[in-house]
Amino acid sequence: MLKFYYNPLSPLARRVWIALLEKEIPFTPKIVNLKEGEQFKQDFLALNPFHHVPVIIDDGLRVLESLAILDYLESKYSNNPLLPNNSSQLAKVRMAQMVANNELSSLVISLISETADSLKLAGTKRKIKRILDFLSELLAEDNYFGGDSFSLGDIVAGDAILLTGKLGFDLSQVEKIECWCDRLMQREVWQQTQPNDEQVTIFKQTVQQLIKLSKKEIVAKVEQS
Ligand SMILES: N[C@@H](CCC(=O)N[C@@H](CS)C(=O)NCC(=O)O)C(=O)O
Repeated sequence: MLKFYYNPLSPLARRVWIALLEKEIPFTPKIVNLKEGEQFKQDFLALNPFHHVPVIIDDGLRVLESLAILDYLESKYSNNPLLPNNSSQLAKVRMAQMVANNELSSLVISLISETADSLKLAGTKRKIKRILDFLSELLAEDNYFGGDSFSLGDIVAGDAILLTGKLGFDLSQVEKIECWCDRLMQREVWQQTQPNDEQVTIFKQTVQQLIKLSKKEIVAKVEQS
């Protein structure tokens, strides 16, 4: 059976977790405790030398990088497809995915590390608003980025946007996006995978701990293991 190395509090691993559940692909969960530094242990580094979750092993194939895993799952498992056939709809799904991945994900760190009165935090919130306005236009009158059907774009953008909401960004500023988030949260899989307030606090502590760990210390940890 497919082995899935993840941590339920890792947003990038959660993308894959949601896809596995939405596509009803059976898997053996392998939880990696990032707070305890399990990602730096030799057996995990043999799977991912960059000490990151998610990783999957399927039929002897090891795949890392969340977006590569999503594409692999979609191409291998036909149940509950998460990519539309229509080319303009596919472009929208990919744009939602890429904008969330390349523009939004890095801003999550600032929401955690900056103090409420910092200028950087105000700038981060302006950038998030710009991204959500763009995604709102992209969504137009559709229910999902895949049109009528839920897609990989909804998974990648949805998980990141819901997290910004939990980290203090006011989602009601962009009405269409707030309604789409509510739509996602009506799905059973999302209710099962989204962190509660206590888990968000643990996630923040873990990120703060990893930020404190300097690059030098990380290299030493990897070399020691
Ligand atoms: N580009 C990778 C990044 C994965 C990543 O950054 N994972 C974080 C959790 S969200 C992690 O494992 N951090 C542990 C560490 O850096 O030591 C992906 O998309 O899969």
